[in-house]
This record gives sequence, C-alpha cells and structure tokens, in this order.
Amino acid sequence: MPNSNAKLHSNHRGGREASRRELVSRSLQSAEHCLENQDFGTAYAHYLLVLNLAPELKTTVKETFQFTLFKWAEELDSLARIQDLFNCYEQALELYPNDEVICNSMGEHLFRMGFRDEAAGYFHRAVKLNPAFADARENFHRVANWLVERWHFTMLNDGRRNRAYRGAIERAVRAGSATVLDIGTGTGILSMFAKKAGASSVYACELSKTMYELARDVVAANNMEREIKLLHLKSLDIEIPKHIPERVSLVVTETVDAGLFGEGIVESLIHAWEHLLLQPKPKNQDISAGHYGRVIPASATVFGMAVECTEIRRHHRVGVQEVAGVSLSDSVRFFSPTHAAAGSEETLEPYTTERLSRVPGGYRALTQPCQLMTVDFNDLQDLKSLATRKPWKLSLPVTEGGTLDAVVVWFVLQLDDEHSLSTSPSEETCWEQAVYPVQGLPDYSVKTGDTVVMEVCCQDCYLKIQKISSLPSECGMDFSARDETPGLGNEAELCHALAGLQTSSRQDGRAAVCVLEPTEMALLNDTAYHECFRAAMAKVLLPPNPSRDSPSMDIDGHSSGMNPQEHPESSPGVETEALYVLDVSEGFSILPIVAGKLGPVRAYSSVEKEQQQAALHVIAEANHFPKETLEFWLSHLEEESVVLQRPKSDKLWSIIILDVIETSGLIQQEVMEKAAISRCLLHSGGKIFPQYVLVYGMLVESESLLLESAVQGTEPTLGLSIAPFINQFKVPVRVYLDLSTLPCVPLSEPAELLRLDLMNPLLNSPSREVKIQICKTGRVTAIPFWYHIHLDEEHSLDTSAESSHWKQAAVVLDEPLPVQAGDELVLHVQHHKSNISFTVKR
Ligand code: 44T
Repeated sequence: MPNSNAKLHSNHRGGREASRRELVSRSLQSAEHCLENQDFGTAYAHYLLVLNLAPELKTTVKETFQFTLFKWAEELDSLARIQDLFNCYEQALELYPNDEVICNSMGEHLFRMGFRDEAAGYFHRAVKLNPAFADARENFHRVANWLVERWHFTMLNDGRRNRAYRGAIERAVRAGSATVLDIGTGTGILSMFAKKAGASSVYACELSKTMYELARDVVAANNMEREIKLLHLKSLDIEIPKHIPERVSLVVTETVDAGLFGEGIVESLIHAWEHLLLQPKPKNQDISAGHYGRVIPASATVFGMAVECTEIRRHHRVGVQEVAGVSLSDSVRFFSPTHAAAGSEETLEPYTTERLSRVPGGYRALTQPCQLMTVDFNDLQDLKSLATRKPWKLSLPVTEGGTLDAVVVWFVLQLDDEHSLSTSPSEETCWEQAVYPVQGLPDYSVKTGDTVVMEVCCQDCYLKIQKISSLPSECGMDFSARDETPGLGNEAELCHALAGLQTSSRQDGRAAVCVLEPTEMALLNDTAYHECFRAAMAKVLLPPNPSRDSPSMDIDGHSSGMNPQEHPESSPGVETEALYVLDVSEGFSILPIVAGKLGPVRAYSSVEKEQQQAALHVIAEANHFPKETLEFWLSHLEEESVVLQRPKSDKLWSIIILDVIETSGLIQQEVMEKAAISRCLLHSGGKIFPQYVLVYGMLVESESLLLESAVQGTEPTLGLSIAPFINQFKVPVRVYLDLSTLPCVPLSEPAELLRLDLMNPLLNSPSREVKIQICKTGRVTAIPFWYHIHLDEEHSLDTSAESSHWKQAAVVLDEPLPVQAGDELVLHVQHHKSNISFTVKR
C-alpha cells in the first residue's frame, strides 16, 4: 500500500508544518506583546524561537529583532550581565552573520567595556560589510589607531630603514643562513626580504590577530604564501617540532620601541637562543653560517642625555602655585604616571615618547649624550645578565646650565657589521625618543659643573631610569661620565647625596599624592584656560547689579536672571542662597573650586578617581571652602542622562561646564547630546560653558602627514606590494598634532569652517560650504583644524595657542590636490555626530 503510506507521510508532514506555523505565529504574537510591555528579554527569546523555526522570516522581522536585541542588551548591560549580553549578540550574529548594524553595536558594547581590540575587529567587519555605514566607519576610525598603530606607516615609508634591513638579511642569507624566523613580522616585510634573498625556509610569527591577518594578505599578494609559514603566535609560545620543524640559523626582528626593550626583545631573544636558534658561532672558529645561529639586529647601544624642555615640563610637573585664584596647596603633590610607575607594583611604562625634533618650544641639551649600555643580541649570557642586573648608577656632567626636565634616551641598532639604524633626535630620523621626566625634586635648576645622577636598570621588559637628580659642583667628585658602577668611595658619596635629596623632597610626608595623566597635568598648568573660565563664570555668578532680596520669578517659578535662591536642603556652613555649578569635564578639573571661590556656590565635580577626589578636597580645604561646597556624584551614578539631573531637588543649574574639545583635537563624543540634556536642566538665565565653538582650518601641503598616514606606493617598500593592505587601516583624521612644529606649507589663510552652538541648536547645520582662497601654489595634502571655544561673547580660548593644553587634528586627503595661487576652492564641511569631515572641490 505505497500510496496510503505516502499519504500518511504527507499528512504527517502537513501536520508538522501546520503546527510549526502555529507556533511561529503564536511566538510572534507573544514577542510583539512583550515588546509593547517593554519586556525585552522575553520578546528577544520569542524572536529567537521564531527565527530558528522560520528562517524565511529573517528579512521581515529583521528591524524589530534588532530593536529588541539592542533594548535587551542595554538592560543586560545595566544589570552587568555581561556574559549574557555577549551571548545574545553571538546568537544574533549567527542568525544575521552579515549584518553591519549588529556588528557595529557589538563593537560599541565591547568598546564601552574596554575591549578595544575586539571592538575594533567588529567595527572593521561592519565597515567591510557596508563601507557606506557612517556610524561604523566613524567608530572604526576612532579605534583603527589601536589595531594598527601609526608607526607602521612611518616605518614602511622609511626607505632607508627598509634598505638597511634588506641589506643585512641578504648578507646573512648569502653567508649561509638559510632558515629564518621573523619575530613580530607585522606586515611580513622582513620575511619577504629573507625569501627574496634566497632563504630556503622562512617562518614568521605575529601576536596581534589583526597584523597576522594583514600579513597573510600581503604575503599572498606577493606570491609567497607557500614559501613563508605564518604563525599567529607570540614567539615565546613557538614549539619545535609542533610549529617549526627544527632550529633556525637566523632570527630577524624589529620588536623594538622608543625605549628599545618595551616590546620584550630581551625575553624573546633569551627564549629564541634557548629553544629556537642553532648554537651560536664559537669564537674564532670558521664554521659555515648554516650551522650556527645568529640574530639581526646583532647589537644595540643606548644613549641618554639630560634636557631642558618646557613642553615635557608642563606635561609632568605642576609649575604654578595658584590657578585662577585657587591656591594649589603644598598639601597635594602631583605626579605623572611615569613617576608613579617607579614606585608601583604594576608594570607601567616608565617613560613617555616624544619626537624631540618636533617638540613645541624645542629642547636644550644640558649634558653631552652619554652611552648608557650596549647589548649583544648574539650573546645569551649578555641578554640574561641584562635582565637580572641590579640597578646601576650613572652620572653626567652638566655642560649647560638650565632646568632639569628630563633624561631622553635613544639607540643605535647595529643590524650587522655594515648596517645600522639610529633613533637619535639629532639625526634625520622618523623615530620618537623615550622620555624620562624628572619629578619630585625640590629644585630643578642646574649649572655648568653640576652632575646629573640617576639609576639605570632593565626590569620587567623596560629600560628604567629612576631617581634622576642633580648634585651641585661643590660636592667635589669625579664628574666623568661612567656607564659602569662607580667605584666604592664615589658610590657611597653618591648614595649619601641621593638619600639627602630623597628626604628633602619628602619632608612633607603627609601630603596627599595625586597622579595625573600628562594631558591633565598640562590642563592644570594652563592658566589662560582657568582665568578665562573664572571671568566667564564671574559674569553669571556675580551679576553686576544684584538685587538678591527680590528674585523675580518667571512663569515656571524659576527666578529669572541669576539671583541666588533658597535651597531646600541647605546644610550648615553653606549659604542658603547658593547657586549650582556642574562641571562635566572629563578627567581632573579644578573648575568647581574656581567657581566656589567666586561666591555662594555649590559646585559639583565629575572627577571619578578617588585619589583625585581626595586631592580636590584637600585643595578646597586649603582654600577655605566649607566641606559642603564641593560635591562629587559621578561616582554614584552610571547613566549619563541621569548624571546631569540634580538629585533630590527641583532646582536647576546656573552653570554647566561641558568638555567640548578633547586634548587630541577632536570634538568630544556625544557632546551635542549632552548639550541638549544640559539645556533642559538650566535655570533660566543659566549658561552652558562654552556657549558655542568655532572650528577653524586651513589647507596645507605636508609631506610628513602623508608619510604618517598611508604607505606611499611600492617604492619605499622596495617593490613589495604592502600599501593596498595596510592602507585599509588609514584614518581620515590625524590627532594629537603640534601644528606649531608640523613640517608643512600653508596654502591658504585660516578660515572659519563651522559653528557648533551648544546654547542654541537651531544655529547648527550638519553641513556647510566654505569658499577658500589659495595663496600659494602647491599640493593640498591635509587640512589641519582647531577651535575657538567661546565661553560667552567676551571670553574665548584658542586651542591652537602656544600655551594651550590642546593639541590639533588634521584631515588628510585621500589624494593630494594640486592648486595654484589665486584659485578658489570650495570646502564642503560635514558634521555628523561628533565627527567632522571635509571634501575639497574646485
Ligand atoms: N618600532 C618602531 C615600533 N610582536 C614598535 O605585535 C622605535 C622601529 C621602531 N610578535 C627602530 C626604532 C623604533 N612574538 O606587530 C608588532 C607586535 C609584534 C611580537 C610575536 C613576539 N614576542 C612579539 C613582540 C612583538 O611585533 C610587531 C612589531 S613590535 C613593535 C615595534 C623608535 N625601528
């Protein structure tokens, strides 16, 4: 009875199909019902069921599903159910693997939680899926710097460096080193040099996933995918024969940072000598290179010198005793993180970096350059003793009097006997130097004949220079520069002198210690900034014509004008007529105290770090503030929209201070949203500071901006095709620039490009066209931009000013645009969220 059997089957199937449809439709209904009731979790579960049972509905329910997912994720986020949140996104991406909106949103969650690399991966994926998706593109550009750091571009464009490495590799391979391991391959360039030089086996490892994937594309594009074995591994995790079949005869690496050791080259090479390389060549023996192991670079010599440099100083020390009427009492001692690194258990980077040839205001050498140490990368014992050596003392004679601001460090990499690279600040180099700022001394002045003393060591992967101080010439010691431990007598003297200095700078042992980021330190030192705020706030808080007894009321019951009004939960010690000031600045800010000094004010600070809050309290106390004047509350509240609402009060703010421009030179993210909320919370007559911001820019020709932004064809990379791949990670906007020292030729006058009004949103438009007159013939490669921040009509700050703590940003054009003096161009300025973009048209 085949027929009836078939019928039975089809009936059965039909029944199953009917019940599936029934279930799907009921789940859909439930989902919608839950959505109406804002029960996003259940709605989400129903949608999951629906989509698993009825994949054919994917397109129809997509938008609602996304909405539900985002709402539910927000809820999970606020409940700190992080794992659940990411599980939801993973399920969603299984259903919609090619959905850029879900990818981008996943990235945003990851980013907010501090998983920058992972976030960047999702933004990148979203951009690849839909290059026109502006939100994802902007997110990607904000994080691309972390995925592929900018020095990759500089390095690949540095023809001299590429030729030196290629030359040394060719020599080694010709001499018989046929098996090669490239540690930290980046784009794969050194491995490709080795292959082209004739190496028989080339292995390359790279720990960053993004760089590893990039290297795979590059190596394939250069037809070497079968000849170079790429490993997504840290070299320390490579095993023989699991990853590579046998020990190699040559290791090539450029895992060096400005401080030489910061990328772990000492540890990597100790491991390589012990596990991955053939035995080193025995001294004075004539063995073919194929039978022993060696390393490129062969050695490095590290140099240091003491400098005076105002730019370094203002980023690492407080140079003022009073800021806009606020005395920075001796009871708080500020340090920057490099100083904190010395005493801390964590391994923080003990130096910052700076390209000294471009430091604003320049620098002055106070001593001769002095050789700090030499390390032989071909000598395992040397590497091991470096890693275990006790700190040693070093003294440098002062050759020029001045202010001891930092010790700067650079090195010469000896690739082999014939090829070397230098990162010296005085040479034509694109590299930055390591900077060890001097902090915590009672006196920083030095004169010719004095001695700068310090302790040097190589610990936790870092070259450390600690306890930098100066000894006056009267000490009568032998001042010759030594890179060895001084003799006992001298050492004892030095120790004594050092100890003396240490105690004298620690006399105020009870002082609160407060660590500020260099950008925060520079802000604290920016007196023009604080004076400007004081003057503008005074206009609001101390009206010229106060009629404090009879505040006139507007229809809302708010007093019009800035007459102080009664406060319901006023506490003893605070005047009942206090006005309310909210500072929403990012990071450390003493503006609430500046406000508090002006009159009866209750100032709210958004400073989050406990140590910084404590410092503000100490400063407030030293300035005779009643304790209640200053309050912190960001620590109690998570949600941004809630932050701006005053707790337990129906009263409103007189002043809200917003941080509109980041130190980097970019507009703060979501600042317009914050301004919109702020406007609703202002007392009538109250003000947002700044009231408006003008964006200025000009057209320039700058070769160096180009070289730092994208690899320029195949010429610098010696014929290898790398540019098309790494250039996917170029960003349209460069940040943290110093316009005053940026090598560039202006091709136009500065022009006002955009107005961002925080008080009056109707004055803002998302795009604008500006006519620009060309005043010099050349190629437009970039448009640097900066801001005039108008606190009110009278008071403004220029972020490009010499003394400003702000840096500048620049849009770098995809293609240079040739122009002639007299041309008139149209600059199309667009403003989306907090991103500005420019396009130039003829
Ligand atoms: N150097 C610039 C830049 N890596 C820093 O993930 C500095 C160049 C420079 N991979 C002279 C002077 C300077 N195993 O992609 C990175 C990194 C990777 C590793 C596998 C390891 N043990 C490591 C260690 C690092 O290597 C790549 C390069 S390191 C960063 C270079 C003034 N020349």
